[in-house]
Amino acid sequence: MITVHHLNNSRSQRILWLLEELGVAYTIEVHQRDDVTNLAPPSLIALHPLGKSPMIEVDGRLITESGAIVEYLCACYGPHMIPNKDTDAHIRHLEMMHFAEGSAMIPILLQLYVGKLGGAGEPLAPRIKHQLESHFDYMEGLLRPSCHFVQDELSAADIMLSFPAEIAVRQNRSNRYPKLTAFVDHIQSRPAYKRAIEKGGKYAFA
Ligand SMILES: N[C@@H](CCC(=O)N[C@@H](CS)C(=O)NCC(=O)O)C(=O)O
Repeated sequence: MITVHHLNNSRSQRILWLLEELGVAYTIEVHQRDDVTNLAPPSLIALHPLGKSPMIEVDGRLITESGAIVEYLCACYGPHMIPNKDTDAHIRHLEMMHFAEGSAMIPILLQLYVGKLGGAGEPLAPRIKHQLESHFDYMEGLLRPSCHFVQDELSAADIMLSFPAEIAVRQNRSNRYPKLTAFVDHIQSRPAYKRAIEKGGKYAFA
């Protein structure tokens, strides 16, 4: 049995979505962000030193990091979500799986934290804006007419990139990013995505 440790308004929403797409049974343990700090509660830190969401438990094993969780779940239940080895698509897919957390989230987090510095963060603002836009532009340029990133069907990379794409669209960059907006509209209209929202509770990026 799979248990998803789900933090409200977080990356774990995409794990619920993936499980719904794969039709795999799971239970949810909900962890609520602190009302003031927005940080994870002690219940997550009790599970793992970093106390981050998502985490899943599978037969007593704890798995952290959304990229690892998505790869694990697709290997077990959804090999069709990963392009065949020895294809260009496989390499592109691998890149995008790592890009989502290793690259796209960096300017997003810098914006979040440096924004808290107020005027003291001003010297960094142009660089952060440039990096945000270049990463979002890159994602915009990769999107296919089918509203997917790597192939013309839903892939694991679409699941991983949903979180930064939702943030890009949430930041009202929709005029600059019509394809990202269409991607977010497309994924959010999928029945599995809607079921994941019903089960996961209120989600600020939908
Ligand atoms: N690279 C990690 C990032 C995990 C992460 O930062 N999760 C955020 C939620 S989106 C979190 O748990 N934040 C709460 C906290 O830091 O207290 C992953 O993809 O799983």
